[in-house]
Amino acid sequence: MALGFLASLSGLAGLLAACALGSSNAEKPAPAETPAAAAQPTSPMTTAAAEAAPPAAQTGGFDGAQAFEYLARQVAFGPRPAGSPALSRTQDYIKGQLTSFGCAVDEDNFTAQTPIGPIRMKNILAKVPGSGREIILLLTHYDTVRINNFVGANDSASSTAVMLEMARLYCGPHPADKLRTANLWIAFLDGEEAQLVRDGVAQWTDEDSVYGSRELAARMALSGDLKRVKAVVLADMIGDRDLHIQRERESTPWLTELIWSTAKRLGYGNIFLDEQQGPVGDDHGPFIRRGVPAVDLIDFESQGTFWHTPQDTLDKVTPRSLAVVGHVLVEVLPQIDRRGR
Ligand code: 1BN
Ligand code: ZN
Repeated sequence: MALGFLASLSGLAGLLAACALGSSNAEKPAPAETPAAAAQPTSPMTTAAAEAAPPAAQTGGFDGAQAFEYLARQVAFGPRPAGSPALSRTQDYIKGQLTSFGCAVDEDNFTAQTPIGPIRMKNILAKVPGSGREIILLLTHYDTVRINNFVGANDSASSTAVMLEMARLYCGPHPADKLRTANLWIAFLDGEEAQLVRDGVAQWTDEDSVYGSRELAARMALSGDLKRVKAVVLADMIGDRDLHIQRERESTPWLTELIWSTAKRLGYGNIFLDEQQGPVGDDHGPFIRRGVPAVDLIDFESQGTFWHTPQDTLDKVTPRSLAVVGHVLVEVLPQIDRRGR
């Protein structure tokens, strides 16, 4: 029954995405010649083809269609603010998926003191062992902003879906051309969003935000693990069907350059743009402030449209955008691993 439900959810998502594209897509530039685009029928490029994820074999094994199912499952839990029963169900879902992939899973439970009172929070970590000491840390948040009827297809189900698919790919046996030395840690963070919301607007401050990330950075500093971290790569709001990721100003320059040059080489120069944005207050901040190289991959163009509104729904996101980000991550990880050795 669960599978049937999922299938109909995915079908509905595809239908919604196809309907929603219609007229607005006419004003958008033609899709760039990417390996992914080249695999699709080109004349005319149908809406469905532009939205679909390319086969996993063309994106380093990263399966964008599979990732979209993880996204739709999260959305089906409904609004998922910190401390809510729906977030608890989401945590069980994330842990269940990670375990089924063969990941070693750690949980960090803590109580955050927030402007609306203490809230129990949970970071979930998947750990893929390497032969060396260094750690590459991938981050996503999985809570949603405390706004009525907000289901967060883009913010935060999209990046959480990408990180689940990364976990599927790297936990369990994986080919020798992936990571050789570094340990890969994938952290699913709670409490990224500001908890205080007034008149439907989240009141973001440095104190009321990124609770999970601050907790993880502090715990890793205490344990000594933080010194082992070679790079932190955060993804946030990367499912937009018209994906544009600008260079975030607070991010570490060498890491940004490595990711953007890789994206260009893969044919995604129309998505990873050279323009700068921010600085954006986000989960990479606590690591940057502790001197750890970190980057935020974030598309913030939804500000003023569906960002932090109940319109952040399945029709705003596509499997292809998830596949592009996943492909870039898969290509970047071994380069970070080899760097400086
Ligand atoms: C990301 C997702 N953020 C909130 N939800 C961080 C952010 C805060 C981004 C303020 C831009 C402005
Ligand atoms: Zn948000």
